[in-house]
Amino acid sequence: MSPRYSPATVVVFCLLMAAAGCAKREESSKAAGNASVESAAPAEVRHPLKGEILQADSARQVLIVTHYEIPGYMPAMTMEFKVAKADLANAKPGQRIRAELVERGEDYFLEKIWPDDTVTVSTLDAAAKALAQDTTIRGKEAYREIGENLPAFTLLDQEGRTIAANRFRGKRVVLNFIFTRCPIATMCPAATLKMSQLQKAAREAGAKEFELVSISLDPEYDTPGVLRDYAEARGLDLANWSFLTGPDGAVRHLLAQLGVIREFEGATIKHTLATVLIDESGRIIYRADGSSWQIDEFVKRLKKS
Ligand SMILES: [Cu+2]
Repeated sequence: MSPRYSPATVVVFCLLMAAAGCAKREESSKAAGNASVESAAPAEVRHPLKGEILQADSARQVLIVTHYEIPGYMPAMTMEFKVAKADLANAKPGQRIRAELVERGEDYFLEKIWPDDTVTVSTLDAAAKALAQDTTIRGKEAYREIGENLPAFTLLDQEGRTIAANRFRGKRVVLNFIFTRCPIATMCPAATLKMSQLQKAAREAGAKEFELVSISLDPEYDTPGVLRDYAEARGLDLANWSFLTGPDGAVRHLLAQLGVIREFEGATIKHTLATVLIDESGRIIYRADGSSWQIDEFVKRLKKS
């Protein structure tokens, strides 16, 4: 006869096992000097992925992607991935992408999604290279004074569209640098809030043809989708406001030429703030350093357009 346990016995047995498990876990974390707190979240594995979007299924919030082989992990195949709302909104069937496949427990999802078609990649790279060369040629004069032109750049906006600096010709532009993970309330979050106040104030003052441009200081993390999420979560009006990102090399040289300092410090970024006004011909006509700039100073200069 095989041993039989009554349901009650089984329950008690399980509780004892759980208690033993707890005690053990406590001991081992004590042994480790409580350095690590055990979390219930399953381990996360990330793999770089390249592929093509077949379809965006907004009802189920998944992207169906045909991807290349992920060496040592997964053969080439078509499968669906959960993605952030903004990435789903940005998705275009037929678009080549690169991304990170994140495996967490039973879940597969894509993060860090970037357009990866040849035209976009080569356009961004060529512009970044030209910008780097320009900084080198300018040498000590890399910093652009008031009266000089905004350097040429090509980046991606929050919808993954390629945007060249000359797209803003004919309009006055207020440009700054921010990053979405900025933890300091008085820095990027305040700068974004102030830009939205400026947008409203300038419109109310009758300024029509102007654009706002916020370039990410943290393009590794701030993909077009992340920027779109950032803007939408804050209810920002993107009618004449672009959030731009792209190759870090391009951002680095823009920062140098526009006099903004960025230093990576552990998981975060230490940086200065500048808000720059560009006229219809692409000339820098005014700038305010730091966070205490006056909205009125910009409004009166935007009204002249
Ligand atoms: Cu910041």
